[in-house]
Amino acid sequence: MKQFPKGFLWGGATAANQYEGGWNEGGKGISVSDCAKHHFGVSVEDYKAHNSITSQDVYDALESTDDSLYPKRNASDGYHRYKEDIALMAEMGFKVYRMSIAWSRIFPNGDELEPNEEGLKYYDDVFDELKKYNIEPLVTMSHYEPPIHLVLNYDGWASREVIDMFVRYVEVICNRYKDKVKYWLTFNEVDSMIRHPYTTGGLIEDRFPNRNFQEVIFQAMHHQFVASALATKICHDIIPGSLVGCMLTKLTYYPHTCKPEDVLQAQQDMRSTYCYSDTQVFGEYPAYLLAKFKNEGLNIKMEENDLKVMKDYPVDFVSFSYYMSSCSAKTTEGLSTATGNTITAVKNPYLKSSDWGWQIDPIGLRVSLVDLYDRYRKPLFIVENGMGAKDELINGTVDDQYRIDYFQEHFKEMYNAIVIDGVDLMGYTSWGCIDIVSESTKQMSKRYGFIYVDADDLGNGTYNRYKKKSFNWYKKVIETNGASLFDES
Ligand code: BGP
Repeated sequence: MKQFPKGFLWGGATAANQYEGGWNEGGKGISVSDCAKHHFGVSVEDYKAHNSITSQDVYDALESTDDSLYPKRNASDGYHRYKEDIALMAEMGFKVYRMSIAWSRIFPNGDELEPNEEGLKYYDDVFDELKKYNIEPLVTMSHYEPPIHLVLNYDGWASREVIDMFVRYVEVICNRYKDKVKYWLTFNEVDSMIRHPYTTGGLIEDRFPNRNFQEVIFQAMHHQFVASALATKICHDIIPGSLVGCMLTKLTYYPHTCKPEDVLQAQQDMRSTYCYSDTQVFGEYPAYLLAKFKNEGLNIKMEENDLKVMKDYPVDFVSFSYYMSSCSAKTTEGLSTATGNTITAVKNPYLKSSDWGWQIDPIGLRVSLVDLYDRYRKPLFIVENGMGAKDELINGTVDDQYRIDYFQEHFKEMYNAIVIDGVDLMGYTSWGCIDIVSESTKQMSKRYGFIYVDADDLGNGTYNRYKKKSFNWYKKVIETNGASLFDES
């Protein structure tokens, strides 16, 4: 009988900034995500507009009491409803639950010397609830949640001092949760700093009027690489047996034609994301990235010990998000484009698209798994995958057969990658296992979950939870460790 390996970690994922809400409760400080306003009048294809922000926008947000403008402030109200949600995850049979700790719950401003006990207690309660059902937490230390105080007083990750503040935060959470958490990720999609520097690095371009902003972004990313290596060391020192992963936005590009120029463009586009996981896996900057710094005149300040720290503490496994694939072409004139995960690229005429234009490509997941495993020879973990869709609640459920079809095909390709291609895949957590606020467009209406949350894009609704059709389908997949995917029935 076809099944996934014994002990395969099936589960689901959320992130504090998109799930918890409770933005100003429990002593929590304000984070960059709490100041991220929606741009609902803007096309979902215009990522730059959705992720643009100025210092004035932040000042306005700090003054605003209209939470409907800032969807992540209430999000899915997981802060108050996590027990109910974890019980539903347990009903589906989850082995693992990927979540993040909001830095601003533990250090409200980020630069304090002592942590916020109420915030620490909250995550103790969450981990204890997971333990009740034997669900293993997989915890992201930083998932779009830097305290806004660090942005306005230190310019976010552009400032080297933030490394020490992050190290203090990591020491506190590793010591506090050393008996409850053994799987950790340092930064969510460190490469996303390029596409949304504010969300990932707390960088606002108008605060660097006389700087090359690209240089600022890569300087901030260098600080995160150092912080990630130090966090890996801290984890290993405090929690023997802990495993620490990097987390990559796995964007997959195919050449639009067999013209060598298009093949080269696809290779360049793939390297433009690999170079960040390369840095965290091999513990050093790849020549390609160093060449980029030199050729573009980016002067990245690196202190003497930085490169030694990065080399000494590489990650143990490689986790990544995969949603869609795209095409690359040397000249894109006259070619149709398609949106993807915070990107716009050449459209693949052979693939269907989601309601948000993301091109659905199950085989692309297998291509990505083989690519990453051949490149790194380290265990892999899919920590985000799924389909954002316009679900409709009718008679207390959602007929999301389209989501079941998406998962069915992607899971079969995961199986092929393991059984045929020899990929060492630790587990799988679907993104947004419960409906949460989307990152790129700040919409609750872009739904990913097996569980529907009755809330709209402005935060109106009962926030009650409802099982979609895919809830019992996924439950069966987990129960049979994948065998139900191949039922001829
Ligand atoms: C990834 C982020 C997640 C989530 C996901 C889906 O890049 O790590 O936080 O947002 O994208 O994208 P979206 O929410 O824009 O649909």
